[in-house]
Amino acid sequence: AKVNLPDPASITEELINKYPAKVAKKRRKSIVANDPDTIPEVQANVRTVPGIITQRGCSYAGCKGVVLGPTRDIVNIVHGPIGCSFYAWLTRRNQTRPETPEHENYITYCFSTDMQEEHVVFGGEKKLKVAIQEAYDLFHPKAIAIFSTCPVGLIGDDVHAVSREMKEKLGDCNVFGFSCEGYRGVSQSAGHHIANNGVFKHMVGNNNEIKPGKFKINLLGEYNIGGDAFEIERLLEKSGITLIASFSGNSTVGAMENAHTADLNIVQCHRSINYMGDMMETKYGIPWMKVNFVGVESTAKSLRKIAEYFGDAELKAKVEEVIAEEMPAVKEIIEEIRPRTEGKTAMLFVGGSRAHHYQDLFNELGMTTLSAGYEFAHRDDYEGREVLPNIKIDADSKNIEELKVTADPELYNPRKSPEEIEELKAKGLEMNGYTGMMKQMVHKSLVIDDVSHYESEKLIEIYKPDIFCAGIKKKYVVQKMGVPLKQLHSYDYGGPYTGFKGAVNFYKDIDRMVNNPVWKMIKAPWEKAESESLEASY
Ligand code: CFN
Ligand code: HCA
Repeated sequence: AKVNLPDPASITEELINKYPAKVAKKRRKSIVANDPDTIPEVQANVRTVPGIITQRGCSYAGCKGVVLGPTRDIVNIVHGPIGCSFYAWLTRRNQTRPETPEHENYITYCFSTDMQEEHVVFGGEKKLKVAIQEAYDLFHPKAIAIFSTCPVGLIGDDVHAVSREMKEKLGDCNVFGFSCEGYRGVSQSAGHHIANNGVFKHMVGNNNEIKPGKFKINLLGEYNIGGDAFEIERLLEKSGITLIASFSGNSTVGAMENAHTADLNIVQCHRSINYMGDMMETKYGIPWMKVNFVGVESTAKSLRKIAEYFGDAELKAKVEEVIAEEMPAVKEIIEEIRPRTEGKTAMLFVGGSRAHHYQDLFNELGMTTLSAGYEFAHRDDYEGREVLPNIKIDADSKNIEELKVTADPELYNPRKSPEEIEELKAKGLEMNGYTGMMKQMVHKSLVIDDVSHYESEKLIEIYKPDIFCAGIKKKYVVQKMGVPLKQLHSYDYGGPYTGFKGAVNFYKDIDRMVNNPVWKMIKAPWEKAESESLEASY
């Protein structure tokens, strides 16, 4: 890299020296100097130090917000105090197609039981039944899902029993619950796992209709933030690949129930939904592979991977044709922009997957990532190798093992034999292996898990990056320090950023941000000399 990186060891000391000894000891394990050749261990997926100001969310956020939130035609009812539902009301930027006669669209609604003190004391199950009945009478949805907030688990309301009873009573509506109380696990990551288990158990496999199509896939872990899934769908369709179901951007009940008829699962977000890939592989014999449609090189590689898996000459040719057709428009823009972004620096502290994936786009802009980290990903997402799961903190991690034992041989239909898969791997096809951000990051860059607010302010003071990527909780604090912040959760209302068209959108947005002179002009009036501040007030 052209950028000269300062000594990460002394920076680490600077980041933690203000902490009490116990906190410093714990945080030190989550802050490591990267070496892409000998990747060090990173402490991850452990409890946040209380009071440290994390960006993390809760289990309910991961289940209701992340995995089930983007669905179109499920009535998602939050069982709990109204704030939990209100906070999740359209704050994640999932896009959906408008309602059609076949597919309702409830995404704009905010359904909640509005739990009061009375229900906390005497129980809320009755209130929940009434809410389910009311939703059914009003909308006649295909499915109703119930999400438990913290008090539900504390008072012992049984959302599963209520769901079973109401499903039986209503007859033509699938009702199921999630024990995704916010306090479960250490972050939203536990909620992802709970959501995967519930969707798999209650929906996948319910509809055996065989759809036409030569190359049938499911897209897992694409939640259609800012229309990302629409761009991926455009490319798949253009290549002649049939999308059976999407988990869960713009998804429908019918499609998810039919997902087990696909021939391959491709996984975009490597953190939130690999459990689904494992479960579908175990029960139905559908292999899965990781893809990445963020960045043009990665997009092209992902399309080629799918074609390689199917091994069909016509498909391979078609994919090459699509790439050749899409590339010139990208090349034209990047050639114009890159001289202005080359050599600039970035930091990314986002979620469980994007802090890695978006580095591809920055590389294409000639920008170096100085420091990066996830909010809640696991060690394998950093280190790119198998790390035994920490059973204590993983909500339902026994599930996959149990499934292997109980898998119904009648349902299990391997799309490719183990020998065929081995052959593909021998030819260089990466399937569901371990990726990980660190082998792609430069030597001496700093990798930080669950970065605290204090640490990020320090990082900015020390490194003065040209752009900082995070979420809404950091946005304005960072910008007040004179550094532009790109939200990589909501995209600041921009996007899509996936695929070829998305890359172009991203290049343009980043160019505008890192080359905007306004960031150098930010200084509070009291920080300026008097004469300077008089001048600057015009
Ligand atoms: S859309 Fe995904 S890509 S699902 Fe996950 S790990 Fe969150 S909501 Mo915010 S933007 Fe983020 Fe990832 Fe997967 Fe989103 S990086 S934090 S839980 N995430
Ligand atoms: C969540 C959702 C979130 C929050 C984004 C942010 C999202 O964690 O519950 O902090 O700006 O993408 O909407 O990650």
